[in-house]
Amino acid sequence: MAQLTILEFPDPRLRTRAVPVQVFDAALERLIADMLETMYAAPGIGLAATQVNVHQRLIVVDVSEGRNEPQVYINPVILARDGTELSEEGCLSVPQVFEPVERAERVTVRAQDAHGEFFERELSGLLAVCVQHEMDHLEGKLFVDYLSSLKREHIRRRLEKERRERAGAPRSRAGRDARVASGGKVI
Ligand code: GNR
Ligand code: NI
Repeated sequence: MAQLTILEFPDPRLRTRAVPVQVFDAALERLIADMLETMYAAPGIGLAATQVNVHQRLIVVDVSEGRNEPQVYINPVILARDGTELSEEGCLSVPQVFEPVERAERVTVRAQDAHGEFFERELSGLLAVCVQHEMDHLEGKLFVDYLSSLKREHIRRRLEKERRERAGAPRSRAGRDARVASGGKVI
């Protein structure tokens, strides 16, 4: 098993629309195992393949207390929705941001399991919210898309700044050192 890297907003790869899974083989089983490991380590209650830069229609979720009830939905489709509810959402691809989003309260989902077998399930509560959130990822959609553009831009700027300060600081220091070494000439 291996932990996979989770893409973060505003990475343009998160905007990719995933294609259906067509081959149910050992490689798919390995991807599912790796996605579950990545989700549990994060920790998160769901993960879409899009977030680990695999653009196929596959999501994993676990909303159980014990973190021991993994669910896999391949090529999921919402057959019916009922009611609406507002709940706080977060996303592993948009770290530290929590905002209310309106979703259907109950959904009926049809999907395939790791062996390609079709199943239907009626979902409610956190599981319904999570599966809708994950299915958005497969369309290249993020929960921040439901917020005002002002709020989204604010979040984007903050996350870009944090990323620069985390990964970019040593590089800009190296750049400054190089400029000093070259007597200030641009090299
Ligand atoms: O871990 C997660 N928590 C969460 C909380 C409320 C609504 C949706 C989610 S999904 C999120 C993990 C994630 O980013 N999945 O795509
Ligand atoms: Ni997410």
